[in-house]
Amino acid sequence: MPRTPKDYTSTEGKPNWCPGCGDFGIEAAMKQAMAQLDLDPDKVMLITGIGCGANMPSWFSTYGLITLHGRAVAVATGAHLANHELSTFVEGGDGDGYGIGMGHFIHAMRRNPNLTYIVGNNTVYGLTKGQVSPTSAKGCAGPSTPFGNPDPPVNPIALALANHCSFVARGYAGNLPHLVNLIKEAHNHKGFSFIDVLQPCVTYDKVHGYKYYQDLTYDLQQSNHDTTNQEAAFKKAFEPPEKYPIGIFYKEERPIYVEELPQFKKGPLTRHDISKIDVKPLFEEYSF
Ligand SMILES: Cc1ncc(C[n+]2csc(CCOP(=O)(O)OP(=O)(O)O)c2C)c(N)n1
Ligand code: SF4
Repeated sequence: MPRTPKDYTSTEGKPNWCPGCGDFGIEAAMKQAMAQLDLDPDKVMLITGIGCGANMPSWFSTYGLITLHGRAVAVATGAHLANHELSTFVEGGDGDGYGIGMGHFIHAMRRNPNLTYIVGNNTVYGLTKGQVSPTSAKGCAGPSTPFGNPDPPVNPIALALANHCSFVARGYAGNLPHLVNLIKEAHNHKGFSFIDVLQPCVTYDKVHGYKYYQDLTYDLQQSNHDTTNQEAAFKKAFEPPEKYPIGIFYKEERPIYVEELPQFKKGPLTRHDISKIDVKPLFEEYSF
């Protein structure tokens, strides 16, 4: 029987997001993509940070872990090293990934672990009630910036392109079929695949709503964009806020993290025979 989104859905409660939140679109797209990829739920791991979107594992029946704010990518890299035979998805908000977690994000892109990283970019800190985030527009007012945000926004796509990310894409939470395909492509890419997802926060951001993105998004793959041309991808990365290209900006094939490390020649750590390893000498060396 073909798998369905229900196969990945927890029986323990329903999402508590505000009605209309873009996180519903991301959740639905992830589950549809997993079903269409025919992934065994027991072979899927979903790791997140802290935030509205980062509550995602609560609504999934796969393996899941809600870590600390900004630490999802670091924990997922460790999990990937322990067992790179699982399909590992990482998810969280723009505050989580481009603020406190920015360092982990950049170093993961350099290392190229086989992870699919989905960022719900709603341009605010939703969970903590709408403060400006790293992707908030300069000048916008919020609870933490009543006189206007003094900082220009991070450009996540340009950031990824400049830091060796081997799969760089943008999706939109209001365009489900497109986002489902993007997540499938990202999962099938060998290496670190990153999708920045335009995600309306209907409660705290009254500018970037569904109508706004509906009018301004267009499909990169319908516009003769060459996904092997990094220079062209950079140009596209700077189109917002006039236009928001969605789709794959850039992808390249290169060895993944475990292929660069000789320790993994024998397969994932979980398959290594540790029965004959004697740790006593180690303890003796360090017990002084
Ligand atoms: C170390 C640490 N600092 C701050 C917080 C408070 N905090 C929780 S979620 C969050 C921001 C959430 O924004 P974002 O990551 O964009 O996700 P969203 O809620 O918008 O989905 C903050 C600052 C925390 N939990 N831990
Ligand atoms: S505060 Fe915003 S991001 Fe959080 S659940 Fe509500 S609409 Fe979604």
